[in-house]
Amino acid sequence: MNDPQDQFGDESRKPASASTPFADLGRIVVIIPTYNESGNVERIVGRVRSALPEVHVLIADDNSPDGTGQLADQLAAGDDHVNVMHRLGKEGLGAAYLAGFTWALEMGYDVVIEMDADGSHQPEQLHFLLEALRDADLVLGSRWVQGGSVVNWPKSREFLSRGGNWYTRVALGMPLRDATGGFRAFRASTLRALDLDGVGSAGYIFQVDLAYRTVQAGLRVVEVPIEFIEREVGTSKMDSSIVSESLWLVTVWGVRDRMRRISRHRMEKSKAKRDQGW
Ligand SMILES: Nc1nc2c(ncn2[C@@H]2O[C@H](COP(=O)(O)OP(=O)(O)O)[C@@H](O)[C@H]2O)c(=O)[nH]1
Ligand SMILES: [Mg+2]
Repeated sequence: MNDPQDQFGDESRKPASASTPFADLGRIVVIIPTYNESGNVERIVGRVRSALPEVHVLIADDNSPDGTGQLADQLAAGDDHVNVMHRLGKEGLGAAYLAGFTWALEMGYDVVIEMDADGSHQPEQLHFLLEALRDADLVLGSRWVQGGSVVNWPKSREFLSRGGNWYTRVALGMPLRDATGGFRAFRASTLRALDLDGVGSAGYIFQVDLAYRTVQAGLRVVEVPIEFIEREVGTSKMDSSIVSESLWLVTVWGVRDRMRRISRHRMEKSKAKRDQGW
């Protein structure tokens, strides 16, 4: 990719016109990470562009062997709202997003959206996220709040996702029902407020880590129901090692943060005793 400052012509640097429904939120970019999504990339970009013509798209491709990056270049050549980041090789979803976030912040976007390429997240539901972002710092598209749903998932996968989210909620003491999902909208100010160094890079833990950091920073996190549709084209890049890494790290963080709270509580108690002259 060229110098980020050269990516947009003057036209796309202008704020969205006041007549667009989300002009008040500022400039919006949807980041779509891709690895071997040649059967999906064109369709998903087209759907985003039709659903919300004012938003920009960044495809963050990890040098997919199936030519997704070249297809993305063709899309970008014909549309000044579409950009492509070519990365050297497969480094995981989180690393691709972090590079995309850095780019988006440098480019001065006000809202940064995460969305999968495979159609599981519906561009036609993006407006739910954006509407909620008016009163939030981070909005999570949620399968597991009332009104949320999944389509074409076997019971076993639903059980794993619900169970993983239940465990995450309890272990971290975080009141979110779908912390592993990847359809979300951040204010740029939220990303700037988080220390993104050391965020986990494999799929699910990356999402949990970001949500947890946002909650811990005292920012407003809101969940809105979405309908998640299992992909029809291509294959999932997540596997059981990514699930077990996530569960392990959630356990480590949960224990670490409880121990910190206990030792803080003890210190406060002994200070109170000293102050009372005991
Ligand atoms: N750039 C990049 N994208 C990835 C990587 N792994 C997954 N993705 C993309 O992340 C999104 C979600 O991945 P997917 O395999 O559908 O995960 P699942 O929905 O949890 O089964 C898709 O758009 C993938 O192409 C990666 O290592 N690098
Ligand atoms: Mg998927």
